[in-house]
Amino acid sequence: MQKIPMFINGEWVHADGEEILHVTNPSTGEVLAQIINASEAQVNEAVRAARSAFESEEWRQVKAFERGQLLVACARYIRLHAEEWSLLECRDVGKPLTQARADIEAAARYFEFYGGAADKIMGDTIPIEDGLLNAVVLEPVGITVHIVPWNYPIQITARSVAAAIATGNAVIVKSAEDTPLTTHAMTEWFADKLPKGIFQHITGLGRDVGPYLTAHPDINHITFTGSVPTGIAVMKAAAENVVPVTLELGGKSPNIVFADASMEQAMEGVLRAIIQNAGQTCSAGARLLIEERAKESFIAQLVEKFQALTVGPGEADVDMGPLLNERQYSKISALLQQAKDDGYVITGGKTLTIAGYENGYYIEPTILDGVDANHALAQEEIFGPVLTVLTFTTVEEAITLANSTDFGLVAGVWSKDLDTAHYVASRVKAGQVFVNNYGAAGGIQMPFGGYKKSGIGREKGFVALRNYTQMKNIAIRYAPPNLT
Ligand code: TXE
Repeated sequence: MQKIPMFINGEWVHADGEEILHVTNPSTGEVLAQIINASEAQVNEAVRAARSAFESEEWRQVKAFERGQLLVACARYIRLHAEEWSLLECRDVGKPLTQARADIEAAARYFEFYGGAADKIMGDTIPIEDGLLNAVVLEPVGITVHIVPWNYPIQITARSVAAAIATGNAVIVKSAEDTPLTTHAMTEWFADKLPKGIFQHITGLGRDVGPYLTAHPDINHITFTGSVPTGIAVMKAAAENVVPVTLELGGKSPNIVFADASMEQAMEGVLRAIIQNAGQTCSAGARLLIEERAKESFIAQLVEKFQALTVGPGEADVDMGPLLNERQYSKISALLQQAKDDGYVITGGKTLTIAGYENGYYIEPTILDGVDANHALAQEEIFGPVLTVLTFTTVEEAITLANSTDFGLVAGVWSKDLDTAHYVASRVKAGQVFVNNYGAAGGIQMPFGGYKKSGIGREKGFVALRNYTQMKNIAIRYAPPNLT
């Protein structure tokens, strides 16, 4: 069994009396690795080392383009080891290998993208008056904390860490207790490439270790992806020290299908949007809003497609893997049992036992129909392969339904009519709207984040670099030189 050390102040920190936690493979239920539940003293030491590294002359002397080259080299390394890292992600999260491979490639793309951006992050000059040069300079914020969830560990680590290093910060990553493997692999690569204290990896339970980090008075930014309640706790802790946060808190995203859409295209989009990573995706298309007159045939075909999906261990590279752990599995299977009792399940709804993988956390891809728009099943994030169907007859009704939850992360609009597509896109309250597609092939370059309780701030794209910089205005008075 792999024993995963932490990486603090340029040293590998192995377990020495601290509590040990087990990491399991969701496909088999077997223990894969063990991690340390970091102590408060270890977290404090990481913050102290980050501060010392950030303020050091050594780090200050690393040029922007050199930081960029390092990140691009990381991308190259990730691609060289893509198959090995895909397997790590597949075993850690349970996701099918093809999806794990896509995550590894996306991580490489983040390093490449932000590596290329590192020496192109420019400030501004502002005209004031003769004799006054006014410059707006972008400086790194300092110590950035990255709290990573378990659904897309490598991608979510890469997207914020690459942007933070590109802008010259000292980063501390806290991987999710269930999925530390690829973050550890990334740490191994960074270990001898950066001054000690610039890249550190902390492990442990979020509820224990998280507050040590988020409430620390000497950090300068927190990037968090996770649930709404934990996001609120993170924000409250940060508020005590007036530390800014970037929060990505999931959603209940709608796919809005009009009767004039290409049904084949829409159906494929709706299906992929909810079964990817077994529905454990912040931007999962968890609600299907379908125009009444198209409903019967659309749903009949969709049910057939759901029933044809293969479910099994990630390494078998089926359509859908297991849920992450016992907790998610018990929560979602109980919720499905209730939905079945209430008569909402039109396909799926049960747990699955896969021969040879009896301890894996498998459930059937599920469609729910007949649910009231205000019901919890249509309002709350389930975080599993469960699609809730709602029906509309007018464009306005579709928009009202789309906007009827507390979330606003992503929306899909499917229509061949230009007016309908543009109008709905303009009225939907979501950070990203996809028309006749869902996800735009990963969208490394596109700002990503939520309206309403889906979060604060934006990740991905050029705009995310602003999370990791602060603005300084320097006004320089000068006078005509006296040359005599
Ligand atoms: O989330 P938490 P959980 C949603 C999804 C899921 C639910 C519960 O609906 O069913 O959350 O999952 C760390 N201070 N999402 O319990 O608690 C923890 O280590 C600082 C949506 O895993 O939000 C973990 O790595 N950090 C989502 C991460 O936060 C803390 C991704 C998320 O944990 C902490 C994951 C604390 N007090 C879950 N407590 C998305 N937006 O994609 C925990 N953590």
